[in-house]
Amino acid sequence: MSRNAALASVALLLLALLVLPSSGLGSSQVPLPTLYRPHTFKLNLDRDAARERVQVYDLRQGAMMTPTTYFRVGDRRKGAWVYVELTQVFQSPGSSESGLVQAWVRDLNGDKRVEIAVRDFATASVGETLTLYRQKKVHSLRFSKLQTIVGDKIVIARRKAPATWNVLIKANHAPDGRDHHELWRWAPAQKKWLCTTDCVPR
Ligand SMILES: [Ca+2]
Ligand SMILES: [Ca+2]
Repeated sequence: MSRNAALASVALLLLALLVLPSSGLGSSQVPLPTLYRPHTFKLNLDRDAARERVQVYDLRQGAMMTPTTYFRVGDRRKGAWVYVELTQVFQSPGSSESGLVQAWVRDLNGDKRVEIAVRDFATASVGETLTLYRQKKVHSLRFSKLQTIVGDKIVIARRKAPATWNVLIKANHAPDGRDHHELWRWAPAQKKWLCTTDCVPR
């Protein structure tokens, strides 16, 4: 099977997993893909009392079985998990060590909407990507992409909302040839995180 055919069949399988439960065929036995490095968060997103489930994980796809990072949002309906959103976050450049490192799912900026932050490792030379999504509105089960931050290493600096991020830029990635320790803060006016300290031009 060619790489494209393999990818297409995986895409079809994912589509089937998304469509089947909502079409009333939730009890049929569909083979589940293996989730690698899964991170599961249980939190209340909508107006019902039950908690929903956000999962961030890697799938190994294609001929090279390279990791691709996804998140999915599960809502429990009549005893079965229905996945109301499935989003591809990050595509590995080809190394099996790349992919999901860390994930945060909560109100990270203090605006009452839930954010999904996903930290992925690409390669030692390329570095890491932090991809941020935000609940479309309070009580929504859907998320839209907010922004992407790239650097050599990305860690959370302040965990309490509004969260801040430390982004290390190594000397070989900086025009002035020295290490930078960027600090990214939530900027309410711009509605995204912006670098405020020791920033490298992007
Ligand atoms: Ca709920
Ligand atoms: Ca928020």
